Amino acid sequence: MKTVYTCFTTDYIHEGHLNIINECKKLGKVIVGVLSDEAMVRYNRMSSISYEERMQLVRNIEGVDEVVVQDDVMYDKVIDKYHPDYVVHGDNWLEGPMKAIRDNVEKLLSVYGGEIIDVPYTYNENVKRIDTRIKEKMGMPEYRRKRLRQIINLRPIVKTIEVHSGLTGLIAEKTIVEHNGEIDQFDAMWISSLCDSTAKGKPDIELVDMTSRFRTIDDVMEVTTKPIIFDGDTGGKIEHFVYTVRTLERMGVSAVIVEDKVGLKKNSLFGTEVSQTQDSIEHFCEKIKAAKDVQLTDEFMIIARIESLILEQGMDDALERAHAFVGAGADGIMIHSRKKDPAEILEFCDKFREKNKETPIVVVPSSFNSITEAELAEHGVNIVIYANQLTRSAFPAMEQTAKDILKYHRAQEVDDRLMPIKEIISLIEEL
Ligand code: SPV
Ligand code: MG
Repeated sequence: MKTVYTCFTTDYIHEGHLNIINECKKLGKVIVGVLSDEAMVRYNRMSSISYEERMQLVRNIEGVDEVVVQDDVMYDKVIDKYHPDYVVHGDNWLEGPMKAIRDNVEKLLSVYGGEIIDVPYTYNENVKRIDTRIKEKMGMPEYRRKRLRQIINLRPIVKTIEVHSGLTGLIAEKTIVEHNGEIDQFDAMWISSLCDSTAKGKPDIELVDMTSRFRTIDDVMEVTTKPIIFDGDTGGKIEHFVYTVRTLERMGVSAVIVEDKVGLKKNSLFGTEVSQTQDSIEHFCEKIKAAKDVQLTDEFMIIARIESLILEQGMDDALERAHAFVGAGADGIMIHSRKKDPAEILEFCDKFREKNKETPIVVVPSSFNSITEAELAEHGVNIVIYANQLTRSAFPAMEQTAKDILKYHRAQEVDDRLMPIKEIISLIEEL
């Protein structure tokens, strides 16, 4: 009897899956691998049901002989363990980023003469509707809100990219790369005050009001499912901040980062070149406590941002604040620096971790951009935010195009650097 292996990543069985099982049955004993939560996250495929429920779902399919765990998108471990004669998969993995997985399987099977069977993907209206529904459901507040905490537990480091519109949201949601045999994508989105303000042509001084910032969140939420971390600036008055927290939580935002400054806020990357006032430990602790008090779910996170290194108040001050803010209820700490050298950030993380092993640490490596995600994770960092790179790459590209159209009195010269018309009109899928 030959052994046949296939892997399922779904929380709903439709005719496409049944077709795969039927094809498997014709070939021999059917083993189905169910992808673990950790592996699903890499696919941006968080499930709305538990791992056990997904296993049970597959066990109930007629013709399935054995259900096993697949804890990586790549097949090395399962092929090593089960040595299948055939690996069956929909032919949608013949191109795009999923091809990296097919290549991985092909290489593993070639060692002992196993074979891949590419089954034509069932893509009728019903299957398409179910696939889209499953995906879009993850954008509902009750799924999206808790997802940041889930990913912190599942991934070595949560990779977060700045978004400020539906379009940048789509980039965060859909960009996926295959590199060195690995598939990668962003885990979460950052609604930056700097980039949200810049997109509106306004300075980053808490001038863009909360109604407008919520509008940005809603634009992003309309077209994405990934969790959102909101840049709450100073949070303003405590009496106002509690309302902001309630709204964010209700919308399905996962976390707000609030910084320990008072008065007219200026962007941190100005450092001490402009006058900025740090809040007292006592008052900021009150702000955190008040915010934690009004929260209605256990999922939403209040992350305290420490500006001591930015304002040159020293490492001891930063650490004292971090422990005090956690004591007041903060669910995470963001430590910021505008130095090119990551040394002070790493020193902070190491010292903080000596006393506190659990509380998530967030960093924003805009200035200290030579450090890799793996190095940050080694020092106990849980969330990395690429806070402004999309905006900073788009602006010079747009400016250059504008200049060249003025220079040549026509648009032909800029055409080869533009997205083709056909692509832009089909970039956004219709419902
Ligand atoms: C933002 O992106 O708005 C931030 C990070 O707050 S920074 O600009 O580095 O202060
Ligand atoms: Mg900001």
